[in-house]
Amino acid sequence: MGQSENEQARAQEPGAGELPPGQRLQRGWPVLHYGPVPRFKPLTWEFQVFGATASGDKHSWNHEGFMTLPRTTVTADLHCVTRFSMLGSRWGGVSTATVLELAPPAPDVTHVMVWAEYGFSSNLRLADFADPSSLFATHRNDEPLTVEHGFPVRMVVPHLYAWKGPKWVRGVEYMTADRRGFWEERGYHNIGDPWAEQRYSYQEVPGDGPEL
Ligand SMILES: Nc1nc2c(c(=O)[nH]1)N[C@H]1C(S)=C(S)[C@@H](COP(=O)(O)O)O[C@H]1N2
Ligand SMILES: [Mo]
Repeated sequence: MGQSENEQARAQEPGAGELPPGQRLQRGWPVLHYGPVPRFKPLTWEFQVFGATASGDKHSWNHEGFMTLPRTTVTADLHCVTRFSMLGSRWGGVSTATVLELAPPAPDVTHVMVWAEYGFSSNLRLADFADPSSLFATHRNDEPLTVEHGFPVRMVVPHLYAWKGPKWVRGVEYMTADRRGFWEERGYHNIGDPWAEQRYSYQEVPGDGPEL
């Protein structure tokens, strides 16, 4: 398939294949994160859903359990706030809709905190978390994620900057009020919409996030 046909196929995906303002196309897939790469420990690994669940109970899956959940595929882009974008990845994994269905939130939940190894976290509005293209990815382009890119599970929220997609995810906390995650406490925008160039917290307007 020629380049232009490729581009056309992408253009048919809603919102996919276009560069948000101030972004440039990246060839290949850079590795970017804060801190060391965690080692996967299959015997103790758990994916937990906790906080304001509908039942009040914590839900958890071990690795085998998580890998047998219903699966989905989403073709989507990744936009890093440092200005590189990667277009048209085929992400495979578990949709947030599946997690919300199997571990329902209480009715007053408005936000979630996605937790990863070493205490890395990122907060999302419930609607951004529940977006049909948001998923817990285990695969990209039909290959399992490498450990640098988040194996065994990373979050992908295609319509927000990529720091909103923690690698090495271990759980989701349902929240009844917003709270800032790791980068959101350290100068990055609480919402992080790349199409509105919501890069830094000084750009926030009242209502975008909790006081710093
Ligand atoms: N656990 C964790 N996840 C993270 C980060 C991090 O520092 N720690 N950085 C984020 C940022 S800023 C980006 S751009 C993407 C990069 O993903 P990649 O290394 O697979 O390209 O991971 C995101 N997920
Ligand atoms: Mo990033």
